[in-house]
Amino acid sequence: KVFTSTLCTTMHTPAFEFLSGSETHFYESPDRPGVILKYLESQGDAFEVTERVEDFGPGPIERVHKQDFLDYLKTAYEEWIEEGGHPNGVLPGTIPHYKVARLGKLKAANCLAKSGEYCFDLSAVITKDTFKAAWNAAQVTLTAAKDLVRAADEFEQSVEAGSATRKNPPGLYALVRPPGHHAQSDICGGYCYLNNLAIAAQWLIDQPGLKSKADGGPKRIVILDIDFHHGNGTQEIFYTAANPLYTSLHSIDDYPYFTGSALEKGEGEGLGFNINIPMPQATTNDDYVETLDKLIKDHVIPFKPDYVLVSLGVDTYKDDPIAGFLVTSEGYPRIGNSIRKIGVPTLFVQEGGYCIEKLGLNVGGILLGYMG
Ligand code: Q9C
Ligand code: ZN
Repeated sequence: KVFTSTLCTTMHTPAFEFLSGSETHFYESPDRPGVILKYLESQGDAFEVTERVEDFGPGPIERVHKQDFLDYLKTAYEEWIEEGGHPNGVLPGTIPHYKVARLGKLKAANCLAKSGEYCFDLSAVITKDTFKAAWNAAQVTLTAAKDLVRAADEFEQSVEAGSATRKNPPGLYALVRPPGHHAQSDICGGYCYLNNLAIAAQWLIDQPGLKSKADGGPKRIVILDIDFHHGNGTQEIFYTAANPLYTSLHSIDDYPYFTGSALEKGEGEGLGFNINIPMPQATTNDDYVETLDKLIKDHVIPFKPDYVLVSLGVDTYKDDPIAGFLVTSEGYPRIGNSIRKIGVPTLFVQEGGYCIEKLGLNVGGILLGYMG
């Protein structure tokens, strides 16, 4: 079942980004969801698409993101224009680098200053509709998470009644943009503003009526981040938590450069619940699936999750314009199949993937591989 909404998928349209010092078109394009949807709709009745979005209000978003950051995102564009900023949108001029700001930081005086305080790079322009789109993407993801609860309950009952086996767990997909996994609790970057998947994960953990099968506590969640880039945002948000377990396969040689090492294992109660598996550039299908299967066997299964939440990026694709792995379109159904074998109800949340020509085939490959 696919959850989406044109409100988030098409409204946020930055005009440009910078790559290696030159201005290029914006790779995280509003055309991306359309080509994915088109492919999924070409697969007979394999996928059921819904544009139904429930309004969960600000509560679940405020559980993950800091209030001052949310206030900033909401008003930034308007303030930027009032201050004489370019209508293209908000882009930082000065980022408070720790080597500069370590002597104590002054309070940001205006939007131009805040733009650096709340953003860590030049790939998260705030346009007129960015906040609305990001908010809607979070609400779509929450709607899908709520449906995951229902689907998982139904699945449990069917398994008990003998009409289903654990080999075919239910799968849901939130087809959203802007993506989320680089957004930390109070800083945007890397095309990401609100961390859709983290918001859904925290909401699932917070539901008082939902109990884990393994220990009767809150639902146990594994996050499997298969985007090419490390999910620094999701890692930061849950760094001191023992639930969810954050796991990530990503390139160690690429963006966001300063996070993603295997030595980042979590802190406090979260120690041991952050698993980074950096991989070299030019990683192939066989390398990737072998590493994923080992991660599942060593860390995902032993955690005894009730739900798996996948940060679904296909920028691991060999022809992705901003990445460097060698996964092919034949690799994606194998990845989906490995995730199916966990045997746990799964919510896929769209993150990166910038080869527009093969985007539908590659995302569809993972979902179809999961469906078996
Ligand atoms: N040479 C996601 O995939 N620019 N974000 C990187 C790399 C930003 C990627 C330049 C890439 C952000 C969700
Ligand atoms: Zn990515």
